[in-house]
Amino acid sequence: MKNRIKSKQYFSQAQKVIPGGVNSPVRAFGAVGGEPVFIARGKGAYIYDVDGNKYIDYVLSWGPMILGHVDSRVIKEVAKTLKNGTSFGAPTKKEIELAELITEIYPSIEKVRLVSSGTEAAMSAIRLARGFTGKDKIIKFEGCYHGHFDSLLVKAGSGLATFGVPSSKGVTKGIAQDTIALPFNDIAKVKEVIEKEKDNLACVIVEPIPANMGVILPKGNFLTTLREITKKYNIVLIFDEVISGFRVALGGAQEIFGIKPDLTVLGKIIGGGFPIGAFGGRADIMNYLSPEGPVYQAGTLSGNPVAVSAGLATIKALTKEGTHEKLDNITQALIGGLSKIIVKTNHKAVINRIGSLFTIFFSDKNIICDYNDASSCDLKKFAKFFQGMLAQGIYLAPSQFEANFISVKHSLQDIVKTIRSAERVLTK
Ligand code: HOZ
Repeated sequence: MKNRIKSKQYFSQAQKVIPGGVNSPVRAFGAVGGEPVFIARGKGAYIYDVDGNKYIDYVLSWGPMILGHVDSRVIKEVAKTLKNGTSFGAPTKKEIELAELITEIYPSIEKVRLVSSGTEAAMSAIRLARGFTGKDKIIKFEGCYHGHFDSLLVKAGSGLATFGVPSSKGVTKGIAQDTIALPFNDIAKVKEVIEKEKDNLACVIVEPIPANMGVILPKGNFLTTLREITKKYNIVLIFDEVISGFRVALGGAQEIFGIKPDLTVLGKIIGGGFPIGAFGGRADIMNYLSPEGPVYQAGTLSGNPVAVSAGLATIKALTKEGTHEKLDNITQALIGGLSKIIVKTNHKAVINRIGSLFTIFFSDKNIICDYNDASSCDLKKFAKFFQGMLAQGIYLAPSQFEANFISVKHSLQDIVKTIRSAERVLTK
């Protein structure tokens, strides 16, 4: 590895004109120290920084680049689209194609609307649930992150957990008091609160596989009971599958656990590396949206043709037989190797993984299953591990309160290099 002098220079230059030097907080490396790496380009499983260093990329733009960087199928489709114009603010045929593909793959989604980001999709889904039910309160889970919409910035994960301020300033008391945050995986608590608040609750929003407090796995009956109880009281159940959608399986967490939420929030992979989001679900709820219904939602770049083309190309590539199995196998090889190295080097850690999503928690605990567990981990050790790995050319998520991702381009050689690097770092 060469030094990262240019990254350092760019970071101080950026701090003069961009708050914190970054356009999204986690990128600032606040939790792991040092300066962020400025990226010049990517190819396949690798990214290259402005100083000419090469890294195996386990962030993959936080999920969208499941085919790796500069995938030829995506680039070809995007190039074709670019020639015909980049935005019209009017309908295009490809939007129907993407909507049809999503509704085919997600049986719970009868109708879907495209927006420009996951935040926008979650925000709109909440408004829709409130409009549909005529109720105000929502339940979310501690450490789950659904973008930076006011109602959802209460006890949130991702950058908020990373910087230790899970509830953002600037959210009014009125908004915050309509949000009830409960511990993930604690179904008894959920039942108790729903029984008490059922007449005021518009919706429950959940990442069925939380990936913004690190990856957390739902306990046996947590999601099914959540489905049963919300159905019983006509409370809209919203699955935020921005990260898990098309990743843990083509049909997301809802396919794996066999649950039909009322609404689903999507993003990331469905834009193939371009800004996009989507929310969809039961037709009777979606028909409440303007211009059919009374709930307003709109956007100039919604259904943008470039993003839609990239998303279509990505999803079509993912539908190829065996893609998720391959992702699963390669991730299993990595996690198996890392687990052995952790034991061999006498460290204590838990690795949570599902499909090609994983997080390493340095902890004495045997299981990490909610935000409290995640917060109690050895974050200093995580930071040292992260920096050690970076110096070896392994680019992991720069916060324990995030997920790591694997693409179809990660090879066995990349996995072996990563495991060897981990052995050197953990031995030291
Ligand atoms: N909140 C995103 C990850 N969960 C990070 C977004 C970014 O920094 O790009």
